[in-house]
Amino acid sequence: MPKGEIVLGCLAPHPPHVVYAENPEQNEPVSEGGWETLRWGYNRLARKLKSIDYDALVIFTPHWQTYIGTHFLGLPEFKSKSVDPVFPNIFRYNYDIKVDVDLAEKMREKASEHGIITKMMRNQDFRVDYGTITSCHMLNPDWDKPIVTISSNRNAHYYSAEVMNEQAAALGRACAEAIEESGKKVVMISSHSLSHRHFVTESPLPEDMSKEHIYNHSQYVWDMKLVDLMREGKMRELIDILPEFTEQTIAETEAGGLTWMMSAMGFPDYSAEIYGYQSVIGTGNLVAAWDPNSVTREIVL
Ligand code: 2X7
Ligand code: FE2
Repeated sequence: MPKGEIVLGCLAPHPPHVVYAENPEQNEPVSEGGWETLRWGYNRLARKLKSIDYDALVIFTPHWQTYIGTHFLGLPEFKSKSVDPVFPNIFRYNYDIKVDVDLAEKMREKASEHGIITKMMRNQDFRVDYGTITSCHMLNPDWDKPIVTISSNRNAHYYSAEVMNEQAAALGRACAEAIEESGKKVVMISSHSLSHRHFVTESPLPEDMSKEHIYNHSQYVWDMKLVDLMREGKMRELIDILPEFTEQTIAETEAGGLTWMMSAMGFPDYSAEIYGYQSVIGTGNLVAAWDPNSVTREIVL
C-alpha cells in the first residue's frame, strides 16, 4: 500500500455569517449577501479542491470543546439541525455528515500512543458544532467527501498558550503518522478566525456591509504580521510567536488548530496561498492554503 499523505492544508474561518450570505438550501434564514471578499476567496479555494484527488477532510474545530482529552467523531453519519447559540437568527442549518470512521480511529490510536488522552464520540444524538459545518460547507458545498472532526482539548489551554501550542503540535505529529499509515490522501482544515475581538451589538441587518470593519487597528496589524509570515513561508517562526499573538488579540488560535495543522505538515517553508481577508463582526478572518505540491501551488493574492 502506498503511503498516505496530506495533499492540502486549509485555514478556514467559520463565522456562520458566510454560510448565511451564500443562501444554501440547508440553511433556513435568507440573506441579501454580504462578506464577499471572504466568500469569493472561499469559492476559489473550493474550486481548487475540486481539482485535487483526496479521500477525506480532517478538521480541527474550536467549537467542540472537550475538557478531558481529545475526541474524534466516531460514527459513520451524523444528521440533525445545527442552530448557532449566539446567532440563531442567521444559522439554522440541516446537516447530514458522513464520517471516515477508520481514519478517525487510526488518528485516535496514534494520538493515544503519543500519550494524549483520547475518546471516540459514539453518541448518535451528538450535535456537530457550527465551526465544522461552516468551514466544511464553504470548502466543499457538495458534501461529497467524508470528514473527521477533532475536538479542541481546553485542558491544555487551561495551563498556558505555550502548553496548548506544545500539545497541539504533538497531536499534529500523531495525526500525520496515522495519515501516512492509512494510505489515504487527506485535506486538513484548521477552522478559526485570527484576531477575535468582536462587536457586542449586532447591526439590525447582519449583512449591512456599511457596518462591517475590524474592531481595532492593533488587531489588524497583528493579523497582517501573520499574513506576511505566511507569504514568506516562515511557519515555524509564526507558530513560535503564536502564544503572544493569541494573548494580544484573544485569537481563536488559542484552540490549537493552526499549530496542529502546521506541525502535521512539517512547518511549511514555502508560501501559503492567500485567498482573502475580511472582518466579520469585527473579527479578523483569513482564508489561506498550504499546497505541498510545488507544481500546483499558486500565488493567488
Ligand atoms: O465563531 C465565530 C467566529 N469565530 C467569528 C465571528 C463570528 C461568529 O462566530
Ligand atoms: Fe469561532
